[in-house]
Amino acid sequence: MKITFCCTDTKAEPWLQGLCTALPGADISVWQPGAPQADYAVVWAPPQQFMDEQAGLKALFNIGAGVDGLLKLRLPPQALVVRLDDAGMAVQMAEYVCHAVIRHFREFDGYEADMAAGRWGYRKPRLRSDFPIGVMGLGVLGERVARALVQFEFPINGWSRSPKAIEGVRAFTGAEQFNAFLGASRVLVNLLPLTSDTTNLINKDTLARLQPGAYVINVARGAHLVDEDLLAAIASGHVAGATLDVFRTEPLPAGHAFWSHPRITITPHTSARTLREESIAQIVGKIGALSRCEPIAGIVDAGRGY
Ligand code: NDP
Ligand code: OXD
Repeated sequence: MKITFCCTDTKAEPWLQGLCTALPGADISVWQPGAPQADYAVVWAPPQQFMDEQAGLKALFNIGAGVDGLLKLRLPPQALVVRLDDAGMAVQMAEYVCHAVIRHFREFDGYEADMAAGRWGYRKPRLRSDFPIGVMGLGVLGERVARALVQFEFPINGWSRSPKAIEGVRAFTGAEQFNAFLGASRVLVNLLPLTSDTTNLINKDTLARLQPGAYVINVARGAHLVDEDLLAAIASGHVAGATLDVFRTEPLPAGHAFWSHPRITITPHTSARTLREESIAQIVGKIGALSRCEPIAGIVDAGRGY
């Protein structure tokens, strides 16, 4: 079995070592232009030339959960596209989002400023019932996040394409229930995949439908959010602030308003990192299942876009 590795911005050596240890009989190497045909590929942001040359691949294993970048390419016609399926990301996403929600709800930024100024002062406790949280996307990551937030006893709304039943979560389904979902939510958490239906979805109209004093947490993709609409909604006072982990251009360009905005917290696309050992174990397990003609989880539906 031949496996090719083509991951931009990723140190290849430890991945190759891990894959070789787990699959001792396999021929595994880093892709170079003109390399021989492989059976399977491990990829992140590969060039189009890779796809054109590796037309005989049986499966492409993306070392991330989001496949929006991959689906922009012309893919080998028979290849399955397989995403990372949790592989240690869901718990990271849950801790990141819970931290952002609680930091905002408990006004820790305000206390931090008070401490820096030598001020000892209490803020009035806020009611959880005044902070209903809406989680957009109830897939592998969104469901885990919603379940974690339920533990803190916030009212939780969830929105997805197909109906869901998650304990403690009020489920909204499809485009027809989108406005009702927004109107029932004050904190908006985005965990949607980036598709033609979801690009620019967090815009001036959706922000205006959130409850006053809204808060936005975007951990999915930068192109879900219209940056200037968020800035305007914060300036108007309707949105209190935001925590953003993903951006239209990454790294976030110097001078972008998000860098220095006092109501916006940014992090460098780090809310749920790919964990190498978990990911290798998952990919190796799936290669084994495919070679035994068994079903695997995480196959992407290219038509749907995720
Ligand atoms: P999944 O594919 O498992 O889940 C996607 C969810 O979104 C599903 O519930 C799906 O509904 C819902 N959805 C998709 N399209 C629509 C739509 N048009 N209307 C309503 N709901 C929709 O994705 P994951 O949970 O694994 O990941 C979500 C995204 O998080 C990734 O695509 C990626 O962009 C981002 N990500 C960010 C990371 C970071 O570090 N910042 C790390 C990892 C991922 P249904 O269940 O009905 O299909
Ligand atoms: C992913 C990501 O999609 O890192 O896994 O954003």
